[in-house]
Formats: sequence, structure tokens, C-alpha cells
Amino acid sequence: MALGGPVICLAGGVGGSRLAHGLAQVLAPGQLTVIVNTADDFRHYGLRVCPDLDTVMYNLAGLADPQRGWGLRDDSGNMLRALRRLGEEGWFQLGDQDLATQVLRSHWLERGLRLTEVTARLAAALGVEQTLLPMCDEPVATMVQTRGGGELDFQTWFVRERWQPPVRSLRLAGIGRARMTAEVGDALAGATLVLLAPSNPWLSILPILAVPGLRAALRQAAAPVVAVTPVIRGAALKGPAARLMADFGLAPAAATVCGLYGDILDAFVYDERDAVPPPAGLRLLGADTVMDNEDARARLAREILDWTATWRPPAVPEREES
Ligand code: FO1
Repeated sequence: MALGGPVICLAGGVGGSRLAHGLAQVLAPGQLTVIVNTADDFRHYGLRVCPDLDTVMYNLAGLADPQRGWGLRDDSGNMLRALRRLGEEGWFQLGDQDLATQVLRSHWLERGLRLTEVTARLAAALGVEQTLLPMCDEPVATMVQTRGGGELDFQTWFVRERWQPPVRSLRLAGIGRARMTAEVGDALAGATLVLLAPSNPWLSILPILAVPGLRAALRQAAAPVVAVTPVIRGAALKGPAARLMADFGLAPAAATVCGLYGDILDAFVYDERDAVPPPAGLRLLGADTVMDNEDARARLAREILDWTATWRPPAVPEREES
């Protein structure tokens, strides 16, 4: 039995969008709110590009490119080809239809709408029935200090440099000016369950938790907080999570992820392929966390919801009308 109340999922890009999509298949539309990392956003040719918001939005809309996980299915590359003909490198593969999202978002932001409002408009237009919230309205940017190569903005390090330069440290530019939005605060206050998706901890989940006020709101919320592992047998399914752990001198293990989230965690879902479950006084579930198709996404979502539903205190019987 899945929980009947509001479920919140904190998510980054591809891994996070897979769990969000699984939850969307299992929960009633109004039940799911996804709070998305915006620290990998950047300005590209004057446009505000929000890769994680778009990745979650396109997946929930059923429009995502199934191979890459990001971008739109069957998109074309005319703009990129034209850009290259004009002498530009064109290292960021923004498809033609995806470009329309960036143009409209930038247009609405320039007209004074908040990113939260813009996101709601875009998601509604694409038929997304779940609530999609950016972690904050203010621009925040993950900056990567490389060993020997100076500081790079996140997309330059991740896409252009194919996350090869070793990382000394990460910095969240603009986080001091960010504020938890009323929408995020209300969602957390009303939640019956909060899930931390199997996204990269440093690049996706920790930036969300760093928004001033958000960690405190999470602690105050009555909802249990459950993280799903982004590492399986010392490796990440996608992206640089294990690489960053090695760069930071940490073991590439599920236990490291638990340590990063610290005291906000009540429970942890590790992958059943991991011989040793992470330690600590957490509730633990071993599951198949590889979500390589739609069924696997829904199956994992259902398994987690069924597991957490067993923790609920028995419902207080309703008083009979006299
Ligand atoms: N990832 C890549 O590896 N190469 C790209 O050229 C690229 C383009 C891109 C365009 C739109 C979009 O929404 C995402 C895109 N991504 C690309 C993915 C994105 O850089 C990462 O998935 C996230 O920022 C990390 O979570």
C-alpha cells in the first residue's frame, strides 16, 4: 500500500528524474512534488538554461530522450549546426525544440516572473501533472576548483571538459543570497515522506540542502527522510559521483553518502548488489536500484513507498458523528 499523503522528492538530473518518474507512475498526480537542483543552471548565449529542471520536466512529461536521459526525444540539431557554421564551438548540445524552452524561460524571467512561476507554466504546458519546484528562485552556481586548472563553471567542467579535470573543491556561488521559497516551505511542511533521489550528492542534493532555511524545514517536518543510493559496488551508474568521492579522499561507498546527508536521514535504500549495507542507526532497505526502464522505475518507487508505509503510526480512528 503506497502512502496516501504528499510525497516530496529532492532530485538532480538523470538519476533523480528516473526515481521521480517512477513515483509519478505509482502516486496520484497531486501527491508528488519534486524539488529540483538549480545549481547546474547557467547562462548560455544570454539564455537561462536549467538542465536538471528540464530533465525532470521532460521525463515527467514523457518527452525525454530515452538514451541520454536529458534533452527531448527526436529533437533536431539545426541551431547547433548553424552556430558551428558561424565559428562557435557548440559544445553544449541544445536541441532545437529544447531551445524553445530556454527562450521562453528567459523571456518570462526577464519580464519579472520568479523561476518557480516560470517552471510551473512550462510544466503545465507540457502536461506535467506533478508539482515541479526549483530549489530557489535566485541564481546559484556550482563552481569547480580543479587541481591545477583554476575554477570552471559546472557545465564547462561537466560537459565541455567531460568531467576529466580532477576536483580540489566545489563552491556554491550565490547561495548566501538564496532563500527557501514559500512553495518549497509549504511542500516540506505538509509532506508525509521526503525522498532524496539517487542523484549526485555534491552536484545535486547537497546544493538543495544548502538553500538557507531548507535543512531546518526538513528537520522540523514530521516526514521521514529516506535517501536512495547513487553508488553501487563503488561505482556510479552515471556521472562523476564515485570520481568525486575519490578526488575528495572518501571511499566510493553507500556509507559515504549516508555520512554526507548526516542527521537529516531516517532511512537509506542501498543496492542489493552491495555486500555490506551502510552502517549507522538508520532503517535500511536493500533493493534493485538500477532504473534502466520504466517498469524498473515504478517497481523501485512502489517498493520504497510500501516499505515506508509500514512505519506509519496507526491512524487515529475518526470520531463518530452524534
Ligand atoms: N550533457 C552532456 O553530457 N552533454 C551535453 O551536450 C548536454 C547538453 C544538455 C542540454 C540540455 C539539458 O537540459 C541537459 C544537457 N546535458 C548535457 C545534461 C546536463 O549537462 C547534465 O545532465 C546535468 O547538468 C547534470 O545533472
